[in-house]
Amino acid sequence: MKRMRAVVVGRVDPGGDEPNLEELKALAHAAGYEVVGTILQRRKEDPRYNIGRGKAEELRDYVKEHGVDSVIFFNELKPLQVLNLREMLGVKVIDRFQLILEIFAKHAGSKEAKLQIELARLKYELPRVREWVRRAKMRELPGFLRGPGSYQVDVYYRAIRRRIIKIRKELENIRKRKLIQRKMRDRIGFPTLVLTGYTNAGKTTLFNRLAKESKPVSASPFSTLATVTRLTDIYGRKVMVSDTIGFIDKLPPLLIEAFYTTLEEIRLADLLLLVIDSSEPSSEIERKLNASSEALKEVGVIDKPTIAILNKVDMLDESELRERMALVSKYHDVVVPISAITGMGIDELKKAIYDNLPKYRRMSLKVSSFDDLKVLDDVKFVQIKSIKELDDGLLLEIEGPEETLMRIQGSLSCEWRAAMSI
Ligand SMILES: Nc1nc2c(ncn2[C@@H]2O[C@H](COP(=O)(O)OP(=O)(O)OP(=O)(O)O)[C@@H](O)[C@H]2O)c(=O)[nH]1
Ligand SMILES: [Mg+2]
Repeated sequence: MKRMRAVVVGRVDPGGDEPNLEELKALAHAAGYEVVGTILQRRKEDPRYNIGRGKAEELRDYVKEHGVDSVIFFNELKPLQVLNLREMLGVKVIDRFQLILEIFAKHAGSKEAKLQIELARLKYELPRVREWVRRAKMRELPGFLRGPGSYQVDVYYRAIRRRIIKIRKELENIRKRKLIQRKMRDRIGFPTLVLTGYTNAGKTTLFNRLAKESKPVSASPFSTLATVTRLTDIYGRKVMVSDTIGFIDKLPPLLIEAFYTTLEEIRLADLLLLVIDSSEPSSEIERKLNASSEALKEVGVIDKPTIAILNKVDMLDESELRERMALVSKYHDVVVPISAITGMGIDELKKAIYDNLPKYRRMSLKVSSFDDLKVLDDVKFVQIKSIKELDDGLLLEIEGPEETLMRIQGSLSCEWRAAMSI
């Protein structure tokens, strides 16, 4: 397949942090572009073109000379800027948000992911169409958009709004179904582990190893969009393990809304497995660690028990490994080096997981009737191991986290026998 030829453009406010054009290039590559040029400008935002007019003219000449067919901005473009840039450059103009969405669209397998992408795209388009409507009414659209009258643009605008409402409803239904499934899982009572971290860190590779699965992995970012959950076994303890969508620096808010707020798995997890690509330079590791913790905060996860997993250590020598361990230990108490590909360190990781799972105990509980069992309906992780009928009631053997068992015991006026550790 022939790749589209693209130029990536970044603008930075005077005194601001440089935009990460290397990562933007990698994203462009993943979306199917060949990046033939890079432009970086330091100046404050020009309301018409984002970059300065002079720079935009330079870009126009470059586009003509080098047969470029797409221009990709790091900065978020305002509706008017897109219109002006398209008119001046005469080629496709997108920003980082649209680029990420193009990658998502390539990888979207499930109906939910497809709907989420459509929702994000329509919500992105809405203010832009509003701008068209306003300008069509004032008859000042740039040449190529002058065709449709304000009436057609109005119709289009209303159609988008209707579609957004419809997608929201469909997503709501899908999520309700998922919630029911999750509740059933909770009732079964296994602790949950969630793999999280920056995109491309190796989450799915590790998931496949832990869950004996074969989900697709790739060197391209955002291979995984939808959460996958499997039951597995860690030294005899049954656990649910989930693989999730990866994070990226400066996640566009519209994407957070469409994709990441649905990450209940992370919020409800008993233990997070934060996967880190240790083969990168320390500065990158640190940047991605910060981006991941920002993203976790965005989705409402703070202070959750976490194991930091230093993945891809097969690519490091001993001194590099020591340095990476020291770096990540500054951020996390439990750090385990592994290679998800070769299997190195997996046993140590399993031990760390086992040690950090909620502690379980078993106890015998005597209740006078089946009605008393209702207290067990809403508690998480408690399993009934056996029920014995007695003359004056039921004798249960239950297993679960110590705190929960104590709570049950307190809420029931029942006899209980010694709780024992397992
Ligand atoms: N050398 C090396 N490469 C690895 C290791 N684990 C994963 N990779 C590679 O890293 C790339 C990304 O792996 P994935 O498992 O798809 O990563 P991910 O975190 O699930 O990525 P997304 O779902 O795209 O966010 C692939 O090319 C893997 O082959 C490892 O231990 N060593
Ligand atoms: Mg993945």
